[in-house]
Amino acid sequence: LVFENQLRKVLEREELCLYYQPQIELISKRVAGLEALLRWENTTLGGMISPDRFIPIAEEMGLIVPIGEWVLQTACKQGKEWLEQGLPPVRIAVNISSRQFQQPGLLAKIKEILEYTRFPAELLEVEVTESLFIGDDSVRNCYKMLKELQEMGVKIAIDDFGTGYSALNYLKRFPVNTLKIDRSFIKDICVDKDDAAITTAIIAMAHSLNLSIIAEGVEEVEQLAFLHFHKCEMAQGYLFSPPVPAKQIEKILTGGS
Ligand code: G
Ligand code: G
Ligand code: MN
Ligand code: NA
Repeated sequence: LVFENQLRKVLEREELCLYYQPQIELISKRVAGLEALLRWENTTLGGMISPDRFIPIAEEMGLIVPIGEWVLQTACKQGKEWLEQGLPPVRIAVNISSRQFQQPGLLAKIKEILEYTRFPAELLEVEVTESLFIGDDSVRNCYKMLKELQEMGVKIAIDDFGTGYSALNYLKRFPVNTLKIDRSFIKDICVDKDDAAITTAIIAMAHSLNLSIIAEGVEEVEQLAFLHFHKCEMAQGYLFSPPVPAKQIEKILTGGS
């Protein structure tokens, strides 16, 4: 229970921080967006703990709600600061777990954070997973929340696209702006013809549905060439940059690297 006890104190001890990973527009090579990714530094537990390890537990404990609010608040505040420094405007994508959408207060909270930080809604993107679109009652509720978010100008991205179990008809019915092709498809894109076929099909579908498309986990120039050839719009991955602290993003946005 050491882990849970440490996690419970994560906010009051201010042990969380956000890293940001650039999302590159392939045609212009410019940074079009940044994905905010949580990091937890805790000495008792021996250093940096991956969100893969603590987010599922935070979800079970209900802590994902206050942690998620901290993430939204911190990302919007940071984004506003970058704008005030005169850096070129970039979208900031924030991961929101399905558990947060079960909270009726999520929408009011996002509105409050946008008003308080004065970060433009148009520059905020929420990343949700396909699991949000499974189930009956919850789906009805989520539809209204996503619709309202979109009406405010907030963008909606489907994270890990292609790995969920939901039907594709939600793409027609739900307000969605962007698909993020899961990195498991990108990994062997140049050697596995099934992965190549799935990826090109997702790109073609995104185009015909008028959705933006981002390939995740791009590590090699060969993968980038494949994606560029098949007219994928954006890419994100170690080839361009790993997730980095905010200070490093300033250098990247001012044209350094
Ligand atoms: O940054 P990294 O690749 O280690 O992230 C691992 C996982 O944790 C990813 O699936 C990512 O979506 C998730 N994650 C990172 N930051 C957040 C966050 O702020 N909120 C939620 N809900 N998930 C996050
Ligand atoms: O689930 P989500 O897509 O939000 O997770 C993003 C995660 O992917 C982050 O933990 C990030 O550190 C990781 N990541 C980002 N770029 C790469 C990459 O090029 N290769 C691999 N293996 N992981 C990556
Ligand atoms: Mn994500
Ligand atoms: Na992903």
